[in-house]
Amino acid sequence: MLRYLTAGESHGKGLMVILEGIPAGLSLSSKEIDRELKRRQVGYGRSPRMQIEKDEAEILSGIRGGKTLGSPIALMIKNLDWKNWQKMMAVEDSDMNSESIQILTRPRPGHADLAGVIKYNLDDVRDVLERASARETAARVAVGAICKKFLAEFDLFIYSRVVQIGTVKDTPGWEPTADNYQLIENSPLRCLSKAAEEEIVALIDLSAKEGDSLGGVFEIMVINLPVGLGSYIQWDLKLDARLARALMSIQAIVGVEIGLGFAAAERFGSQVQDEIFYEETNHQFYRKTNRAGGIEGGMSNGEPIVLRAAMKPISTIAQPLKSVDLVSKKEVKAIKERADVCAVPAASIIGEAVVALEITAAFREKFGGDSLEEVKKNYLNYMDYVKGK
Ligand code: EPS
Repeated sequence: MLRYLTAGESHGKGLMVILEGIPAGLSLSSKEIDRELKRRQVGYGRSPRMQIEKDEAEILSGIRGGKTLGSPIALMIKNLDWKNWQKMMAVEDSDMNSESIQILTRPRPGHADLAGVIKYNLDDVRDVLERASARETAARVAVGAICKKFLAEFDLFIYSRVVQIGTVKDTPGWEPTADNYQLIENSPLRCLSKAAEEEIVALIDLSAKEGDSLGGVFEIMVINLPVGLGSYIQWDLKLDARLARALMSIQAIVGVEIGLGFAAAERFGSQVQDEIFYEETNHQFYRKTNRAGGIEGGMSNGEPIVLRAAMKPISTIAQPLKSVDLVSKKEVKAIKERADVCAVPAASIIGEAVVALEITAAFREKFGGDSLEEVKKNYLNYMDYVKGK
């Protein structure tokens, strides 16, 4: 029911995205999308490109008078840097300035460069890196913002924070209170602790000085999700699998954990499962722990969903690694492109967006409906049924 498709190259005219499956009647303005786009652009350690761009979504379809129509929503985000790349990225052959084009033939280890040129039979690594670039994630953040707006209609919220950069870890465990979240939003590294933030800033500065890059871990929390989204009945319906796939699809993500994650493998079963209790007054099942991270049997269990994703250091580095020239087949140093030293804070915002898209997809499957009103009726009906259990 919910699907989306992005298009666009990093230094082309812009990014485009079509989102289908949002019901009619949801209030939406481009400002709400732009707010999320801005959150993706900030953060300590980002590249100078972020000073050129001012990501804003132009809504091309699907919205009239500030409300969704139920039809596909098409958005465009202009690349302001395109004006500097018109000759290099021209669509028409006649508009290209072939003399000034430097063909890139030294693939970066860790990027899509080498496998991309072989797979698509291309001569210029630029033909690969332009689309493989994490610039594409701006389009996903834009449609994720629409999903977040939809989910907020059901008091469903998605939060993120950075828990580790390099070897430096922020305070483990946290409550997503308004005060805590303000601290995270105000931190250039999306950290809770000032001490960790200072240590990370120093580490990023060192990495920049040495022409290197850094990765890290971010955490996503989904609050107020009803029990029963996703399903155990078929492999591709399992909510944990869908969320892991969504997070793994973000450029440079190398691992995803749910709840205790890998730590669960070290414990006895009695120390991993969350015991079930019943509260008589509110007629509610509840847990005293949430080691499962809100998902059991591929379904949400009503507890907060807790996910963590590990990002490897960005593969473009100022002190390039060894590579092989595609033409001469001789040992060379890999190409250097402008890049972030560390983009983990930005990745956490992208994580929120892809999780919002996946949760919205599961929500739309469960509750159906073509208008927001109809979805709400179906949702309330189900919640009444759950309360009666
Ligand atoms: C990015 C824009 C890109 C990169 C980065 C993400 O811009 P440019 O290539 O012009 O500097 O900064 O992409 C990568 C790190 C990568 O390896 O592709 C953005 O908008 O997020």
